[in-house]
Amino acid sequence: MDETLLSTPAADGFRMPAEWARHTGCYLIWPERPDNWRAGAKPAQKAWITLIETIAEYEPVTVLVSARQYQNARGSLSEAIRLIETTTDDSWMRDTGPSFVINDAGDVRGVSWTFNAWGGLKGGLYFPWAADDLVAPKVCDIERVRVYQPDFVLEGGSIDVDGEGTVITTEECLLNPNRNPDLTREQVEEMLHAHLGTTKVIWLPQGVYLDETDGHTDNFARFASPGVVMLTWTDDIDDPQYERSAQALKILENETDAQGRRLTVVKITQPGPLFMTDLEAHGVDSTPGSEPRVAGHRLAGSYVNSYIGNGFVVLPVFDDPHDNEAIAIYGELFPHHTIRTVPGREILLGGGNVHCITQQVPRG
Ligand code: KQY
Repeated sequence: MDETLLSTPAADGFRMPAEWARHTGCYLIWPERPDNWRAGAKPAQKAWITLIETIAEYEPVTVLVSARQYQNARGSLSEAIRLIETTTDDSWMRDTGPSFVINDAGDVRGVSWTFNAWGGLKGGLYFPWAADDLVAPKVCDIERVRVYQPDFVLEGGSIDVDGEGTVITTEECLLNPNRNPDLTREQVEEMLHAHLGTTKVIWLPQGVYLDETDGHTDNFARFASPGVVMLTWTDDIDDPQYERSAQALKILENETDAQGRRLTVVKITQPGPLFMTDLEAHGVDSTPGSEPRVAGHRLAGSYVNSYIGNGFVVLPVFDDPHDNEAIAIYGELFPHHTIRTVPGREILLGGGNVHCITQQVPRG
């Protein structure tokens, strides 16, 4: 495809559409690294298959897969799923893939942010990450779209847009010294606006307790429609999550979006709290440089970490007493979508969930 664009999406008339805008497809990456996915990634692969086949009922799905796993993935997935052999470090398509932007003429382009494995050598989750840093430009090449490559560290899960000028993010992540230490809050805002076509940033202090991404907003607070935000919640004031969610609620309820609308906040009570079991922790290989997995470690479970596709929404469930309430809330928030669920625990054990492992390609 053409050389990297030296301007910015906003300067060229592009903006990131909301996730509920029409898609031409969805990308995922096949999981395999045994120092993040237990039991040689077999349980994770099963969870991926369920999610991939669910999404494929509604929109075309492409799965990036290593040469080593190609035949296994091909044999496990239905024919409709497109597989493309690609080298990656892990399987977090939301964070390593491009953020797609569109213009009024119907063109699509990609933003390939700089990726440093959620913090580089200062708290990042694995080393090296060079293959992951190349996922976004490769996907833009596959999609035959032009690409912006800002010198700015950002993961797609750390932002959420309403497609009408507003972006939500957290200070815990985007102002973390392990992302862009030389930039001020104002300069970070400028980078977001220039590359997302937004005009207003809503800053939340923190995300979900012990979220190893440093508080990605896609696990915590996301738009369900313009003016409506889903927020991970707990009523338990003794839970460390309470203060985080209460602070965010206060900010969101007193904010307006880029269009001047007051926000409606919909609380979605978190599952659990959920903890890693002995069996789960011991199934993960230990490798220097990657995050150790410890039995008893609290997991950053959330129902907000869902994927909004063409006519459907798929959210993770955990065989938890709060599952049904979350499903019912999604039904109210998305009355014109079919609400689908997938088992979320195996994805959560690796540090994220449905939204973190998917990336939509918007229709121009
Ligand atoms: O977006 C995410 N939640 C990614 C989490 C990465 C975890 C790596 N072990």
